[in-house]
Amino acid sequence: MSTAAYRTGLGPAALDVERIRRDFPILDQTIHGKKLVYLDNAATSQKPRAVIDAIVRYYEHYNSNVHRGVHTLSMRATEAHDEARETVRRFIQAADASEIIFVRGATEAVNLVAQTYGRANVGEGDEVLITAMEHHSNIVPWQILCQEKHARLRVVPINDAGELDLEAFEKLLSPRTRIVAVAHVSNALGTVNPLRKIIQLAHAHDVPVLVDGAQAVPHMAVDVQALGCDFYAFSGHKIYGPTGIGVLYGKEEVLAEMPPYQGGGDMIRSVTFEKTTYNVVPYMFEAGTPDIAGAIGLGVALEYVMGLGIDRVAAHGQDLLAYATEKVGAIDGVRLIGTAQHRAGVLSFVLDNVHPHDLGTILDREGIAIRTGHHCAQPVMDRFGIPATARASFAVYNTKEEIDALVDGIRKAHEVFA
Ligand code: 7TS
Repeated sequence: MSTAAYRTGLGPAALDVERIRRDFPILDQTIHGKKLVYLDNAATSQKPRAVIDAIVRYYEHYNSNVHRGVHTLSMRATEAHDEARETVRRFIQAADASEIIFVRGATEAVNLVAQTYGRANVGEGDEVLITAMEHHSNIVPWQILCQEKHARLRVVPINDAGELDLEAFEKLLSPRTRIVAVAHVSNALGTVNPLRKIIQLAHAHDVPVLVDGAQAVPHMAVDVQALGCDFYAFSGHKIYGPTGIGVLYGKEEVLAEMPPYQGGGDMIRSVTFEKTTYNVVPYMFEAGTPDIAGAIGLGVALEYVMGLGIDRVAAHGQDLLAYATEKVGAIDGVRLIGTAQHRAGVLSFVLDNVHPHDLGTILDREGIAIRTGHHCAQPVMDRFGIPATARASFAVYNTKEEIDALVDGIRKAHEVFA
C-alpha cells in the first residue's frame, strides 16, 4: 500500500489510533513529567492488554507442560500451544503448521539454520552470500559457520541510498554459493529489499534463501508461499508479542533434510545409548520445554494485528514514515541515513554537531524514547562513515503529534549544541 494511495482514499480505512492506544497500558504514563512518546519500536514494541492478559491467564489457569501429560491442564496447554502455531502459519501464509518452528527470536532462527542446514551443506571453499545491510544476527552466525568450514562469506554492497546493488548480487551468485541470507527490511536504514527478485535470482542458481523478517512482519503482509523463500525468521517482541519467542519458517522439503539443532526432550522419538531416532518436524527442532506462555502470547499478538487489518497497519506505518521523513528531513543540520525508494518502519538520521547519544538523552528528558547507536548493524555505519545514528521507529499506536514532539525535541537539541 503506497502512501499516496492511502492519502487519496484509495487505500483501506485508517486505523483508529486513539482506540488502539487504549489497548496498550504502558503508553499511559509520563517520563520526566512529559507524556511518554515511544518511538523505539524497532528495538521492541509495546504489548497490548490482550497479550498481557493471555499470558496471565495461562499462568493463573492452565500452566502445565506440553506434549507430556494426559491430565487436563497439560492438554489445555498443548492445545493452546498448537493453536498459536496455527495462528503463525496463517499470519505468514505457510502451507502447513509443521513448517513453523518456535525459537527464542530471529537471532536463534538464523543460528538454527546456520548450524543445521549450514553445517550440512556448506563445505570448504563454498560461499555464503549476505548483504551489507544485515543486522549482526544475520552476519555472525554465518561467520562462525564459514570459519568452521573454511568457507567464504560474501557481501552484496549497497548504494548511497541504502539500496541493494542487484547487479552485484547477481554477479556474486556463484556455483559455490550455498545459501543467501538477506533482511526483508533493514533495521538501520528502513530499506525494503526486492525479495521476489532476489529469491528468483537465487533459485535460478538452485540456491536457497533465508529471509530475516524481524523488521518486516510488523509493517507489511508477508506470504511465504508467494515469496517462495526457503526460510523466514522473525521475533515476537517486535510485533506486539512477548520477548523470548520467535519463529523460523522453513519449507517442508528443506526442513525434512536438515539434521537436528539442539538435543533433548521432545525432539526425539526413541533414545537408547546406542541410537536415538528423532521426532518429526517441527518438534525435532524444539528440544526441551518451550516458551509456552510466549507462544500463546505471540499467537494473540498476531491475532491482534490481523484484527486491525495488516493492510491498514501497513498504510498507517507508511503515513507516519512519510510524515516523519518530511518533517525531520527539513530540520536544519539533519542528514537522513537511508533514503531508499522503498522503506518501512524506521527513520535513521544524524544531526550536525550533536552526537546521537546526546540527542537521545535530550529527547529522553522530553519523554521521547528513540534508539541511538549502531543498531547492531556496524557494517552499515561503516558504509556511511558514521559511528552511530539516531533512529525513530514506528508502531500502530504512534501519531503525527508524536512526530511533531520529536521534531521539537531535535530542534531543541540542535539549539543546545549550536
Ligand atoms: N534482524 C533484524 C533486522 C533486527 O532488527 C533484529 C533486532 C534482529 C534480527 C534480532 O532480533 P532478536 O529479537 O533476535 O534480538 N533489532 C534490534 C534493533 O534494531 N534494535 O534493537 C534490536
